[in-house]
Amino acid sequence: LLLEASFRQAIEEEQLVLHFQPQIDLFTGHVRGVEALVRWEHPEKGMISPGDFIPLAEETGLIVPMGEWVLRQACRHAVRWRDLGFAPIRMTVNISARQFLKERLIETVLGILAETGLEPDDLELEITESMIMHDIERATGIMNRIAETGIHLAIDDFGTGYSSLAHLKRFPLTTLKIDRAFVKDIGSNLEDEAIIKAIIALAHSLDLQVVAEGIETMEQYGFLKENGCEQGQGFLFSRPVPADRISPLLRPRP
Ligand code: G
Ligand code: G
Ligand code: MN
Ligand code: NA
Repeated sequence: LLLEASFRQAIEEEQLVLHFQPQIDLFTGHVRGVEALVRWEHPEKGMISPGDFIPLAEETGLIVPMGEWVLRQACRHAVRWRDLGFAPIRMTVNISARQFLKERLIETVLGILAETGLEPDDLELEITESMIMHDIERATGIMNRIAETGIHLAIDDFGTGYSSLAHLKRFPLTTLKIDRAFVKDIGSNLEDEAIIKAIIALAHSLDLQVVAEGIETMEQYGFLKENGCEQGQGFLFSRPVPADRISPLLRPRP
């Protein structure tokens, strides 16, 4: 209860901060986008990671105002980088289950795009397989409405849930993100390597982009590139960093 009150205060008093992790084109080395990742700068406890407060935020419903704050900040940063003359990159934002199922999600997102001036094409929302599979009909309806606006959809942690291939084909997705649990075992586990190859082939056959998560070593990078994975993120390239450390990585608009 104490934590709930202080988290509510955190949202109001702007103790939350966004860090950004670059998503790299594995063939050109260019930054294709960034994933926004929230942190809580607690006045006494220091930096608290989302793993420690997102579950609470979900339970209490505070995830909804928090998620709205995250979206607005993320879009503002993307517009700032664009206005500074950098080539456009895609801003990727994690959406929680509760946010996804909320009636007003689309109105909220469209409102934030209008308010900040970000193009729908420059925004990607990350959802998980479990959020979809919980109620496929409803989730498909929501995804279709999001996709119709031109906003992109990515499936986060792909491979850990169990969306059937038949469903996957019907979802209006842009991107599959290979979960880092598979990437971690490149070089030591042939089954995980086979799963990665299968996900890449699946993504390509459905005309989806594929982003590998959690790339930490040159060996993992090499394997992914050799197998045609065109994008990746991970500590090898950059940890999630504050906004002012992203702009030096961006290219000028051609
Ligand atoms: O950045 P880090 O590895 O600590 O993130 C831990 C978890 O918190 C990840 O699963 C990530 O998807 C989630 N997360 C980070 N930022 C956000 C956010 O803004 N909204 C939601 N819903 N989840 C987030
Ligand atoms: O669930 P989601 O994929 O949104 O989680 C993103 C989380 O993964 C972030 O908390 C981020 O800090 C973490 N992360 C990003 N790159 C790496 C990496 O190379 N290794 C590890 N261990 N974690 C990573
Ligand atoms: Mn994510
Ligand atoms: Na993930």
